[in-house]
Amino acid sequence: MSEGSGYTPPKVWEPKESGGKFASINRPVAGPTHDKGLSVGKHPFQLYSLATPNGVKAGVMFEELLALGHGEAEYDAWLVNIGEGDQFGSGFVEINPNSKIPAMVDHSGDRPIRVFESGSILLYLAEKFGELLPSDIATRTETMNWLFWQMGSAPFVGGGFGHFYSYAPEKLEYPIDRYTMETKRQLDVLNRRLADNRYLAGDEYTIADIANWAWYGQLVLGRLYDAAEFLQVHTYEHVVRWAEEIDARPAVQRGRMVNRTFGEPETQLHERHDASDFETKTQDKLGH
Ligand SMILES: N[C@@H](CCC(=O)N[C@@H](CS)C(=O)NCC(=O)O)C(=O)O
Repeated sequence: MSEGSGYTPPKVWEPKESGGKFASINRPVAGPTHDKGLSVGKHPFQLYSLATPNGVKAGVMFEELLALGHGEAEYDAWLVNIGEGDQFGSGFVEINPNSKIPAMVDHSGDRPIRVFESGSILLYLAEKFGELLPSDIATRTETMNWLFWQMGSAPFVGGGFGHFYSYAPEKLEYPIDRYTMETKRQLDVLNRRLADNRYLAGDEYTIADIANWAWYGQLVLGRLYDAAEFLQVHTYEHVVRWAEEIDARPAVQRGRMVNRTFGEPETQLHERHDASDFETKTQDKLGH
């Protein structure tokens, strides 16, 4: 164990500069910091996102629906740069009072409907188009079980493990141990489930797989926090098999490029307004 920090919490907590990767955007209050409306494109769905694990769920879902032949699922994807505080613009806060990506607006009906929380977006689109959410009650419930499991569990990976292992200004043994233990336990939960099941809800690919692939799939594929060796991700062999299968889906390959501002230039499609953008508007094509 490392030495204690010697910190004794005061009677009343006061905000202070904490350092770390996201220190400049963290605040103890909600609400907008500036006036800025949202752009609205020509398609029925307007997505406001960034290709983080929570953000890619939405891009993948739209691309899966389009691949299934639902032309009405056409969407514009606008970039929300969370490092620069775009999530605190007044227009974004109107569609997500929690100031987190992804969020979207469905303009296809009589009045716009806002949808925030990545799990809510997956469920909304699955129900709207009758896809990737089985109708049989047992399989539907199993889909919901794993969808809600992901929404409740992954914050321990992102806000816990990822934060202390990768983003925190100093490496502290206690929180890294605590969240590594929990992250490995969660990977084992999935590994056991996927030992006997092709997908999380059984034989069918569902929104539960999209949600979980975005976090745990990308973690075992070595894409998150540079932590593959530290976590020994290859030992979760069934999670790796499942992650590779999902990763190979053309809709997933496209979806993870949407609103992506990092990685190889040919994988970055900052904004998506047309299916042809994947061929013509990636950063390599735009000469960046
Ligand atoms: N539970 C939310 C979490 C969304 C979330 O944490 N988004 C992060 C990026 S992955 C974000 O927007 N962070 C900006 C901030 O914290 O200010 C969801 O699943 O949609």
